[in-house]
Amino acid sequence: MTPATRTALIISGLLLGLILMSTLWVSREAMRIRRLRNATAVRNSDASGGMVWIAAGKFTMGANDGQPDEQPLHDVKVGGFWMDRTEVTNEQFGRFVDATGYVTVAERPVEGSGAAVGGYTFSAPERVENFSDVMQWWKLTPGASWRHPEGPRSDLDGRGKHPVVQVAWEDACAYAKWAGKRLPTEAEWEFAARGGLIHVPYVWGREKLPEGRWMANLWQGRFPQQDVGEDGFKGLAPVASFLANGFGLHDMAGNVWEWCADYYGADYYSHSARENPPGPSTGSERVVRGGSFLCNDVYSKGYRTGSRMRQQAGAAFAHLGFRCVRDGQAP
Ligand SMILES: [Ca+2]
Ligand SMILES: [Ca+2]
Repeated sequence: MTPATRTALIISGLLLGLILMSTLWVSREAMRIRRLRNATAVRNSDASGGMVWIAAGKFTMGANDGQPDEQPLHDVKVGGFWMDRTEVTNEQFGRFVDATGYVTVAERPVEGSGAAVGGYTFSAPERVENFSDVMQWWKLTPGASWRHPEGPRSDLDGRGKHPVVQVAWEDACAYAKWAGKRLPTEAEWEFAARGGLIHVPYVWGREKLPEGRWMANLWQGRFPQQDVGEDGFKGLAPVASFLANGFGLHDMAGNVWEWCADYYGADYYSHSARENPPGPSTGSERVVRGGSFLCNDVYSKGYRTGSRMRQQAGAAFAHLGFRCVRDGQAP
């Protein structure tokens, strides 16, 4: 055998080995992806009641590019839990009301008067004098309730898959209890919303509009006068109209704000427990998270994952709903 033949044989051998190794790697990778996809399919099946298993983990809670109440950044451990894939819908809430006869806070009569408490509805003012006065666009409307989200003349026709709104904190808790679930803590909510991403501002990643695409139901146009619906929706959207985050959860940003179990504490992050923090032990308001279809860069960036907001527990709003979690075993 000539040296040239020997070299050619060695090179051929090496090439063959490389091809074999590549083929092996590709097939193993394909198997891994198939396994992952099957596992996700099991997690999202009807058997889990439309819930996703959020495995226990550790994450960095808070953000440095937002409001002071999002600081300091701190590491938090949370246990595993099941979480609703979507916001609770009108259909789901309707089943609860049918089964129990439950009357929401907004539907109850005000003491000493025949009128119902009502809920806050949104209407665009002609002019905005001052962005800090939200009452220019929010009005307490008698007759507004989960059945009549924008006031007595509105209804739920064709809106079964829309998130339920005009529910106070105790209404959300009552539904959760009936369903064998509970509201998420603020830490659980943020851990789930981050979907495994680290130090990025949005539940979908770093860019607000990846490839020019809206990733959540927010507000486009001049706030609060004109919602142009560039993301496909003026007002509320049916749940899961946008892609899920890394954990398979939809609308963790936008559509409706979501009640959490915790009292709100502006300085809570500076002294909270580092494992399953339950929120402050007292307070006058509860935490709401995730932003809504009314969020925009001029007025509210509540759709940033680290963004925190608060609300009076007894108040019902046209842009505020919830989703539930459940303790249990990993699938
Ligand atoms: Ca929109
Ligand atoms: Ca939401």
